[in-house]
Parts: sequence; structure tokens; C-alpha cells
Amino acid sequence: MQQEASQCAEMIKKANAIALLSGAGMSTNAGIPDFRGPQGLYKRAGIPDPERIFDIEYFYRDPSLFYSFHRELLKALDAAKPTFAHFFFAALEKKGKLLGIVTQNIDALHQRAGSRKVYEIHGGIWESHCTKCGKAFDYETSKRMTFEEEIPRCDNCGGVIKPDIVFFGEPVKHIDECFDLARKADFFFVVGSSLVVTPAAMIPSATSGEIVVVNKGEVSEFYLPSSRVALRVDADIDEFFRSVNEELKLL
Ligand code: CNA
Repeated sequence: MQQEASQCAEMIKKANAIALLSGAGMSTNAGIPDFRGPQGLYKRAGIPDPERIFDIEYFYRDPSLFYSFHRELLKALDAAKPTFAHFFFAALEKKGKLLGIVTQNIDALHQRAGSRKVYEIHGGIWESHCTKCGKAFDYETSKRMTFEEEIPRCDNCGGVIKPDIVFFGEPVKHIDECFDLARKADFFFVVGSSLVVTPAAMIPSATSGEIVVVNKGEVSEFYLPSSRVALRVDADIDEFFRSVNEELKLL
């Protein structure tokens, strides 16, 4: 891993416009489990049919399934803190090296680490809206309602409230900006993603720069332009970026 970290550090030194696509693996060391793993949130919530949790059609029929899961997610988020890798990418932006981040995560840990230019392609939990009248609810209000009521309802019209997370069947957010970022990047990181969820998995293909993939386990190569993958690191994300940082001394 040390050799790969040195190679990565050299590439960062030469790059001027770095972009990052991050996924759930970026936050597992922060204590936010993935969805389907042995310790995953689907299992903790004790839900027999987890695929339906983020199905928008199902949400409109029965929002209670989503909310029983969401309460578990909110508890995990309360306890979570950004990891070394989150701080590393925030430091790259501060140094003027990083153009921006596309994240598939809804946990806002990039922002909490200090990153400014973050596109949450699958939305986030920080705002919620009434599905009937569109009234907005801030994080603290919607969180309180989520723990007080089985299904939080709008105080204006009684409609069901939904956090601004992108469900299956809903369009993703900021897609043009995400592809634009990839096009402008001269060096593209894919970190902690299996690259199976589209259209996020297609974004690296837009860059003309070299790509570095850091992920433990399998990464789908279906949309990945393999000729541009300069480095494929199969290691723990935080261990790897600590090694890279030993050479760059950003943190
Ligand atoms: P994924 O498909 O679950 O892939 C995550 C990858 O990260 C897997 O290949 C893991 O092996 C790998 N991984 C996990 N921990 C580490 C680690 N410490 N070091 C190195 N590799 C690691 O997740 P994707 O993000 O690719 O896409 C799936 C969904 C899950 C996205 O839409 C996410 O929004 C969604 N999700 C988000 C969160 C979050 O907000 N933190 C948590 C769980 C799921």
C-alpha cells in the first residue's frame, strides 16, 4: 500500500483540478454502516423487505416502513463524526487543488469536515418537505417529529413529510453540475463506492483525467473507463489516505 500511496501523492502534486466521487464506504469508519452488510442498517431496523424502504411508490402507500428505518439512520448520524479521509479531501479543497465532490452519501460528513463544493447527488436529510403542500421543515424540526410521531405530518395541511433523500423512482439531483465537474477535472478519485448505482456510476466516464479508485472489495467496471484508471487501491480508505498524507502533510 505504501507504494500506491506514494504514487497517489505524486499524482496529487501534479494535479490542479481534482474531483471526487464518494460512496457509502467513505463513512463506514465514521460509524455509519452500509445498508446491506452484516451490520447494515436494514438489518438493525429489522425490516423483512428492505428494498421497499427507498421505493417512492411504496413510500406514498405506506410511509411507516421508511420511518422505522429512518429513526435508526438518524441515531447513527447523531453519533457519527467525519473520518480522516473526509478531512483529507476538505484540506485538498482548501489548498486549491480540489474542484469539488460528488457524493452518493446522505450523511453530510463532507460538509462537516469543511468541504464547501459538495453535490449530494442522492439528496440529503437536512431538509424535509411536505409531500402535499411543499412546506419546508429544517433538520431539527423534522428530526423531533420523526421521534415523536410514527409518521411525521405537516402542521399546515396534514400531508406526510419526506426528507429530501432521492428515493428509487425519483430523479437524482445536480446531475448536470456533476458531469460538468468530472469534465473539468484533471484527476478523478472514486472512493468507497461499488459503482453499481446509476447514474452516479457513469460520472467518472466524463473525465479526461486519470482515475484513482480506492475501495475495499469489488467495483463494477461496467461504466468505468478502465484505460484511464491509473491506480486501483484495495485497502481501507482511512489507512490509505493517512499514508498519502504522510507524504503531502496536508493534515
Ligand atoms: P456501496 O454499493 O455500499 O459500496 C460501498 C463500498 O465501499 C463497498 O464496495 C465496500 O466494500 C466499500 N467499503 C466499505 N467500507 C470501506 C472502507 N473503510 N475502506 C474501503 N472500502 C470500504 O455504496 P455506494 O455508495 O456505491 O452506493 C450505494 C448507495 C448506498 C448510495 O446511494 C448511497 O447513498 C447509499 N448509502 C449511503 C450511506 C451514507 O450516507 N453514509 C450509507 C449507506 C448507504
